[in-house]
Amino acid sequence: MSTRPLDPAAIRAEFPALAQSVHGHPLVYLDNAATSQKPRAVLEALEGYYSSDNANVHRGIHELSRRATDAYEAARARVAGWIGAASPNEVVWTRGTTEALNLVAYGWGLDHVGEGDEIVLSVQDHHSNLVPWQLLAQRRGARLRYIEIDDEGRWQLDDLPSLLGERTRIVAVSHVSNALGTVNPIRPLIDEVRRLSPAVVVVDGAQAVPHLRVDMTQIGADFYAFSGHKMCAPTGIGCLWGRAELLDEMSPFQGGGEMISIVDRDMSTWAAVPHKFEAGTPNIAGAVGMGAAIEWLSHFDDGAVLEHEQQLSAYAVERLSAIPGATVFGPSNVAERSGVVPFTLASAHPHDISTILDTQGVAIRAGHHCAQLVMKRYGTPATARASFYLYNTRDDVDRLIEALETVEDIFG
Ligand code: C6P
Repeated sequence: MSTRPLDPAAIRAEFPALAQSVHGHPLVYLDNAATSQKPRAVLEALEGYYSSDNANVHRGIHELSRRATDAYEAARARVAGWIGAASPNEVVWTRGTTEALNLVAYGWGLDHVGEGDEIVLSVQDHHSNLVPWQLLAQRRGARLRYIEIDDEGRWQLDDLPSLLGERTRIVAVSHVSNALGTVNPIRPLIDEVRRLSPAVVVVDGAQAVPHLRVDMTQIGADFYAFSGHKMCAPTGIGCLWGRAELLDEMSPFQGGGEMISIVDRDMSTWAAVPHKFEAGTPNIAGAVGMGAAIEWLSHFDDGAVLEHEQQLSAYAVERLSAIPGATVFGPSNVAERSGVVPFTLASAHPHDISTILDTQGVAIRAGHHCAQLVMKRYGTPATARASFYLYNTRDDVDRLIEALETVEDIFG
């Protein structure tokens, strides 16, 4: 595999959206945990697909349908190779992480979770990895239990022996936190789950796959979910990876075309995995775009993206910490955090901070970040959040800090 140096200046030039001005200032895009910008390679793949290959997949026996099907399945194979799946059949296309997690909750959970069973979650998690399990628990009479987090946003692993047991059916946690930036010790947690319970482990990898190289053979999970749009691919496409034997015995999540083998009046039989879980016309262009995004990302060394983001995080934390009244959330050890830097200022509400930053061309996110349990844990209704990707630079951090000085001038 050819490797390319992680040179943010050269990389930025490949992202047309980063070249614009916003409110009279060159754009500084620091909302990458919400969604990333897209490189020209992905935009061209989308245009190429729609300009010459556009057709429905797995149906027609004409040239365009064959090309569309080949491109759709080639993208699946690329994802499988990228994440170390044993086979492309272990990769199910979904609309994103949220749909992938719901697929497991309905497809596996409804059949395997019963009255009195337990589902273990973490208070660190995104609503997409909480609410599907709450809905499942309510329907099946199961009990939800939580891994707590310490003051720096790390799992309290010492509690695991009291949380896990014979009744634990599912453990669902995130690999990297979107609200705190914690890079979680996923493998040690899964080893403990295996030692202490028969649970299946579901990992929300939405904030991990775009930034660090994940390998399903190393992580040891049963299901792993992620979204394309946070890793240079289009919106509306994502993946569920699952162990082949679990996917094989799971019920379909949605019914419709593409996912059946034989349909009769009263019953039907299902297509083989992964098609059993892909009812209806899929997001073919999205899959093609995701394949192109992975091809583009695979030119960088494993670990280079996270390392770059950690350097920016360390610099941002240092500069933010020098602002009187600023609080930075997440691990103090930079090796334990990603490119997500959440903070508050004593002088201004996070929404006011982001509104004023926007007038300076600096895009960040403010709010509860779909992680209300995290906000409750730290007694704050919201945070402001800067989040980095491979095209961000130290200059971007300087622009963030300069813009925060404007906030201080107005509210301080
Ligand atoms: N977090 C953020 O700004 P979807 O929307 O399905 O692509 O991803 C949902 C999701 C699930 N888990 C984690 C850890 C996430 O960060 C996200 C999306 C965005 O933090 C939008 S709320």
